[in-house]
Amino acid sequence: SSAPELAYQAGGSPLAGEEMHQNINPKAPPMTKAEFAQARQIYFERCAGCHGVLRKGATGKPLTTDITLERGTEYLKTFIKYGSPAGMPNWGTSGELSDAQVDLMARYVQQEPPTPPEYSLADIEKTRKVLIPVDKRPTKKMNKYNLDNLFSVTLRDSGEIALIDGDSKQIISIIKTGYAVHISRVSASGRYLYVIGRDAKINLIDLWMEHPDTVVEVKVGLEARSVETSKFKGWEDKIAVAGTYWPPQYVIMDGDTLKPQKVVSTRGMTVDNEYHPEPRVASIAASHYKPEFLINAKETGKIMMVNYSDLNNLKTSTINAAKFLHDGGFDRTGRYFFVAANASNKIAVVDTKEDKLAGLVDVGKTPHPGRGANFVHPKFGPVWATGHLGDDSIALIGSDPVKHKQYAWKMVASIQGQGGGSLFIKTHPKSKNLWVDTTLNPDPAVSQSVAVYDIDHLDKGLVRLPVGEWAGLGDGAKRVVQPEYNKAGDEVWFSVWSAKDKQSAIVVVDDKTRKLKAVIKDPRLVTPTGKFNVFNTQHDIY
Ligand code: DHE
Repeated sequence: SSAPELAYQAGGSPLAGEEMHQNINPKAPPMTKAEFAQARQIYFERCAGCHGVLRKGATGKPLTTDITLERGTEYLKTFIKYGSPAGMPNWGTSGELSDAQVDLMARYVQQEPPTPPEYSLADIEKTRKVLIPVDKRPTKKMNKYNLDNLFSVTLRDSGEIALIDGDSKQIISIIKTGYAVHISRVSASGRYLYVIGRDAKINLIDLWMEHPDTVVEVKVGLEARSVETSKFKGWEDKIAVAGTYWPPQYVIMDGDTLKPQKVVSTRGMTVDNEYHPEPRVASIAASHYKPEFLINAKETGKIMMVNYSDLNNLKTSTINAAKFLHDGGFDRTGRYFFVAANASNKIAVVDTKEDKLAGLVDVGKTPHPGRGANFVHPKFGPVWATGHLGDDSIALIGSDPVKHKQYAWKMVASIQGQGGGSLFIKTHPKSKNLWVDTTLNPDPAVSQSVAVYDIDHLDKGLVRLPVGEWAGLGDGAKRVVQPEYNKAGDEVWFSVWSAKDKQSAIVVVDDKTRKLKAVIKDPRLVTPTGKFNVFNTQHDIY
């Protein structure tokens, strides 16, 4: 079933904590103020990820009051309690919601949705704190760290990142970031690290300082997932961009001060020419071919190529792809960007030199590549690969339109993985291994191990490695997530992600021998998930 996808999308929203007015709909069953507040919180924690803040529908059905009032309380209660084969979770029978809470939610969705506030450029600017101005920062690297092999590690539930020295495996520092911190990106020079939390707070960290730390903080909205920095020649480190889920917009900032310069809304028509009021900004990538950002709007299925060289005369090419755009990465040449339209079961390929859609490829159910994996297949030539949340397949897509034209933008192979619930896949130009996690698989034996393939002999199938067991954490729920290589490409790092109050670890595997090389354990490593090697992130190596 689709359990892993649902667990993934119902991850909670910082909007749950927002004070929003109670909107009394006279036609709806009554609610007290306290009931409304509790229901609003549950909605943002459990429901908004699929049904949207405004309930206009995304991967879940629309829940606007014209629909819910017609269905009525009893029908809605049954639906919420038992779920549906179409993908609604069984919130009641699974034990996640009590009968009283099910009743509460059935009444709540018949009230008008409370709308979170907008967030203007002035609102953003008000939150900005420059802790160390540009002229007080170092003019060269002031520490002895091998920055190329530094890892920024997301500590999800403590709202921090750990900077870990890849050579010594020592924690250099723990830095406080936004709520349920999400991803890190690295500037073109490798000096600046940009970290974004789900509460849309960005930390700009200067890695040249004697003790790398935050130099600027800003909150760019109420909820966010993505941040990126300019990479085109001549624009290194100059511009930053962040995309928000709420409000649905993106903001372009100065790269070294995060001073907001331009806010652009993503509200508008979908690829099917229907209006959507809440197109969340999903992944963002920086073009290597033009002074442009590639910005993916989830619900509309549109990809914007936004030119940052003249913000007052903003030029944007809008590419129609497919609805539900989410995560993705470049091919190895850096010209083609592959992005999952996850609930459409497709991968869109963008040519960032021509600003055109190169292909739209049908893959398995709910592709989830992270940034994907690039390698040279013995028969098909260069390919880009993705795993899936909804099935156990790994799709290989031809990525060389010159020497392997017949395979380009086609799914050339679908190989079998160890199960659904995969989030991330990875390899490295120096490696012959392809690593695939299965973090959200319901079977602990699967979610606590990883699959590895020999790229030259994919037909030999996978080898399962018990990475979770290697962490030596004993019993308890723990999930293995996100392979990430070191700079040399001879080690691959995995997070062993336990509950917030339990010990977690990072397991380092020797890429050549596939044997355990090191376990990084420290009480400060609370819920590690994403890991971002500075050099590989800076240069889009994956
Ligand atoms: Fe992520 C990337 C959104 C849940 C770990 N995640 C992304 C990106 C988006 C996104 C849009 C691409 C950013 C980019 O490239 O610019 N993630 C979302 C969600 O909306 C979702 C489904 C639900 C939520 O409540 O947030 C979600 N993500 C998760 C998790 O539960 C994960 C596994 C653990 C965690 O830390 O929260 C998680 N997401 C990651 C990671 C990346 C990511 C590690 C970057 C991968 C990379 O290699 O670049």
